[in-house]
Parts: sequence; structure tokens; C-alpha cells
Amino acid sequence: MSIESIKSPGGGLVPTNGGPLTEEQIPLAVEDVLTTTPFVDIHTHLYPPAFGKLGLWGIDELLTYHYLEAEFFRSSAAIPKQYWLLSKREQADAIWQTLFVENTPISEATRGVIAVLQAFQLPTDRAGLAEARAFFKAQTIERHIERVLQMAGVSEVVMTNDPLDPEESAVWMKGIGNHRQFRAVLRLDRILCAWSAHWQVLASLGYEVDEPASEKSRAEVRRFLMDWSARMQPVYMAVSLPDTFEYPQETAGNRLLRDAVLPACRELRIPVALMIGVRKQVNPALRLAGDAAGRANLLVLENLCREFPDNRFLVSVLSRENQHELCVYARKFSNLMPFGCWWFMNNPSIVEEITRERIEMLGTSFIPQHSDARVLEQVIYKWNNTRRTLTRILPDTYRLLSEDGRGVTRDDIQRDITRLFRSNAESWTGLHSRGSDAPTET
Ligand code: RAT
Ligand code: ZN
Repeated sequence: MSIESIKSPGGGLVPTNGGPLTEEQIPLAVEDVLTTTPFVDIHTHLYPPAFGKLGLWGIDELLTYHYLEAEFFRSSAAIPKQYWLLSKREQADAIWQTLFVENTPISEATRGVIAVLQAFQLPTDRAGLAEARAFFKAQTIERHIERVLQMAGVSEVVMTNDPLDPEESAVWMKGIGNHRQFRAVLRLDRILCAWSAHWQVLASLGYEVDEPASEKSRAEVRRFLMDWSARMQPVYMAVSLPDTFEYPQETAGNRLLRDAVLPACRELRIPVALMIGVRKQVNPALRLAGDAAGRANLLVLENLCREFPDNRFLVSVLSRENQHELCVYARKFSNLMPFGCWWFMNNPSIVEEITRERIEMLGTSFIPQHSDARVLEQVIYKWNNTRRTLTRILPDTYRLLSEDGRGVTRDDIQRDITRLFRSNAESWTGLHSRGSDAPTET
């Protein structure tokens, strides 16, 4: 092998001498750079060990993921009421039996479990789960987290942290140390979307708030957010909003967004993530699996980005029909960053469509994906799927560019993939700026 070439994962030679790549070399270089570049996972529901039982991992959690529960009820005679009475282990057994034994696991979420089992060289076609359970029981969580993130090619994961979740806030109040690979996000759903059910919690904590979210209340919510930001060091604040979200409109949530959340984000120099389009609990019997998606009115983005040029908005939309408009708005407002293919969008066919559209309209100025993992090992299959889809998309993009007259080098590819999967997240969020009063590393 010449010193000016490296062997790609596919076995071909990719020149590293800076010269333009041939048509055959482009896919090899893309695959190689995707494999060797660690990604930042900008939105998950994962936790480091200090959060104890809040951090989900292992085969029973993987099988009872709410994406799989929704599929289970389509293929089983079980009714939700009976299912919720089962233990976690019994639920996992029922889902394995229905979706993996009696049916072929071809859906995205079922295939994900297979890919995780395969990654740990566990059997994928047994009638029972004995081997998998024995394997996960033998792991210690600290070491397992490190190994899983390494297998997923992820250097840092961003959590979802709700200061009004009693279980979670108790952990923060104990004063946990920072984990090297986990960063916090201050989640605002209870404040912005269900204020009337939660203002009294803030009042009981000593904040002078009221139900109508009066001016004094708004200042107090801002104080609450600053207090919790000092505790969590969030890399951004976030809210999931319904498809019916409108701005401006005189609601308590909008008053709090305008006068508490956005000023706090400006002061902290962090963005707010708006995840728009969820139709909460259309079927409450399914619990977490009972939410649906709806097309939203993205005029809200026009209004917010224009009215608040000093705020930055990370935005993901849940409806396929909103994806193109999101790209158009990103072209109009540089304080808008589209991110991820969220939840019902996170299927290879749709990810491929959305990502191609974003590249064509935005170049590399967007964040293509987040995992949304709720169970640790999911990062393995979710990020593997992302890399696999990008291995199809990027070579096409570069081939077209070469045909149009601009040769593409390996350095170009490295720069683009680094920007898409690392530096857009790093420069847009507080990822690499822990405050001076941040707790020490553990
Ligand atoms: O994808 C999911 O797991 C959803 O249930 C939601 O958690 C969503 O990602 C959210 O953050 O609201
Ligand atoms: Zn999420």
C-alpha cells in the first residue's frame, strides 16, 4: 500500500494526498470518514449512572420501548389494560414472542433490537431471551456505557432533563457531578405546555408565580430557569409542541416563552429547541405509545425567528409535510437550525428523503440526525442506520458535484461530515462551554 493511500473499510484504496477522488473512490472515502468520525448525539433520553434507575438499558427495556409497544398491539390479541398489569419481564417476553417469534421483525424498531443483539454476538432467532438476559446481567453500567457509545461511534450524548420531574429533580438536588460524555438539556414542556397544572409546584418552591403567568410570574419563571441552568449547565433548553402551536397568540405558554425562556436563553447564550407537531395522547390507553403526529403551521417559525433575531432556534418537525417548509425557513433565517429526523420520521426511507432535500437546500448547514434513544443500546442501531443511509446519500451528492466540474477530496468529505455531525452542534449549543461554577467531573 502506498503511503499516500489508506485502506477503506470496504477494502479499496483512498488517496490521502489531497487529490480529487475518482468515482470509485468517493463511496469508499465517504464510508471511511463516516466510520471514523465520532458523532455528537444532540437529543436523547439517556442518563449517566448517577441517575440510577432513570437510565434504561438491557434487553427488557429494549423490548418494551414504546415504539415496539405500539407495534405489539397491532399483532397481538392482548389489550393494553392487561399488558400494563404484567411485569417488565413478562411484557418483554410477550413482545419478543409476538413480534420476533410469531412474526418476522422487519419493521425499523424491531430490526433495531436484532441489530443490537447481533452487535453483542447474541442469538437473534431463539424462542426465549435467556442468553440476552444473562449477558446484560453480567455488565457493569459504567463500563457498559463506555463500550456502547464507542460501538455507536458517539463521543457525547445530550440528555433531556426535566426540573419538574420529581424523580429527576431529586437527583439534581443531591448535586451530581458532570459525566464526561453526558450533557444536560433543560426541558420546558411542563412549564410551556401545561402551566396550569404545574405553576403551583414552582410556587411551593418559593417562586412568586400565578396561574395567568402575570408579569411578576414571568420574571420569577426566568429566575427559576436561571437557577436550574446554574445547576444543570444545559447546552440548550427544549420543548415539544403540539401541531396546533401558534405564535403569537395570547396564551400563558407564549407569554412564558417570550418573557422568561427566550430572555434566559439570550443571557445564557444557548438556543431553544422547538420540537413541533406532536398530537399528545390521541390514544391514552397506549400511554407513552399513545402520541401521534400532525402537520403544524410553520408561520410560527417566521414569527419567532424574525421577532427574536438574538435568539437561536433548533427545530425539528414531526410531520413529513412540514419538512420542506422548515428548509425554506432555514434559508431565510440564520438563527434557525433544522435538526434530526424525529420519532415517526426516523425511518430509513423518510430519513433519506429529508436528508437529500436538506443537503440540496442547505448544504452542510444543518444537523442531520439525533438518536432520540431512550434505552442505552439503541444508540448502536440508530447511529448505524444513520451512517448506512448517509453512505448512500453522500456519494451521490459528491458524484454530481464531480460531474459538474469540482473534484472532491477526502479532506472535503471529512470537513463536511465533521460539520454535519459534530461542529454544527458544537458551535450552536453550549456543548463545549461548561460554566465556571459547573460541578466537577465524575
Ligand atoms: O421519540 C420519542 O421517544 C418520543 O416519545 C418523545 O420522547 C420525543 O422524542 C420527545 O422528546 O418529546
Ligand atoms: Zn425525544
